[in-house]
Amino acid sequence: MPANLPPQYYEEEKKLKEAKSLDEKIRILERMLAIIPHHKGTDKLIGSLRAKISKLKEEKERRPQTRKGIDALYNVKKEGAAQVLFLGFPNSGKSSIVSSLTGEYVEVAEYPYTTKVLQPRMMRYEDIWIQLVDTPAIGADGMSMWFGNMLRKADLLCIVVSVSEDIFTEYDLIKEEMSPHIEETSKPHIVVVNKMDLIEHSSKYEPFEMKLKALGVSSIPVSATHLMNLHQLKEEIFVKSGIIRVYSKLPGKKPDLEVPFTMKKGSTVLDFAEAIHKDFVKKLRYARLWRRDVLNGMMVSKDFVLEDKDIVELHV
Ligand SMILES: Nc1nc2c(ncn2[C@@H]2O[C@H](COP(=O)(O)OP(=O)(O)OP(=O)(O)O)[C@@H](O)[C@H]2O)c(=O)[nH]1
Ligand SMILES: [Mg+2]
Repeated sequence: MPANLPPQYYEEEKKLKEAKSLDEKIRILERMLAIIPHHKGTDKLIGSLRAKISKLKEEKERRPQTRKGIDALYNVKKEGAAQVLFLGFPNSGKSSIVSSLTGEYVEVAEYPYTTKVLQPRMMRYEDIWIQLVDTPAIGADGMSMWFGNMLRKADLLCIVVSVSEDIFTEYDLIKEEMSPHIEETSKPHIVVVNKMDLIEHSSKYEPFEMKLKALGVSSIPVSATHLMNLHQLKEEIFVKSGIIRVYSKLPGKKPDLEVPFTMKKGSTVLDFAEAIHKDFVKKLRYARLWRRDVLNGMMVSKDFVLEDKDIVELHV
């Protein structure tokens, strides 16, 4: 049976040959699909148009269209007080951990290479937010697009291994992957041993922990699915991310304990003044400081090193 296609169809077909972008091609194909009459003679053609559209749509999902899209996929902008990168082999449970820690949805599946692009999620830690970035597994396509850059950029690395696998070998391989990009000692990291609920494997943890300890690396055993030790992991992430919270106080007023300033560990009173306002750097004369029950409004100099939860009153 002849297809009997209207002339507009052939016009669109011509346009399709010249179309450059995926969006344009999809739009034209959809128009062709709308124009085409439906009867026995056009069944095959309709089927093939539909297949073409869905293939292009899939390609579009995979391929970002703009520079901005590429940036979002391969270079996650830092948000919150710190950026923590989760790394590991397929199925180690990176996504499950990020999801459990943030309470946000992240795709999890029993097959390998589930996570296809970087997935930033925000984790609440007491009164601040920390950004956790879930990543595609080591060995996945396109890894070179983000790996080195994100490794250098992150404030902390969480290396996730599954206790059901050969954790010694996995850990060594991950370190090997990282070594061309960063000095191991230059970047704080935590080794997270996941799936500790699998009791037939869990005895492997102790010798592994000993080995890491000898290397000066801290590890933490968890189970993402059984919510084991996740609170400790959260705490460890905060401590290792190298940030402190500092609260500001105006003379004669109560401190503002609602929203802390987050600063790098080792920051001084002067750094804090700068964080509040650039002008304060020149004008600052001294500060008063409250630290838990220890220091109570003590006068401190500009180069005094701050600690987490310090309350500072600047005098200019
Ligand atoms: N028993 C057990 N299974 C877990 C645990 N965490 C994750 N899993 C399972 O392991 C599989 C992989 O989990 P994912 O979180 O998708 O692992 P992933 O590292 O993100 O995997 P890719 O994205 O493929 O690299 C899923 O079937 C999870 O349900 C855990 O603590 N215990
Ligand atoms: Mg994943």
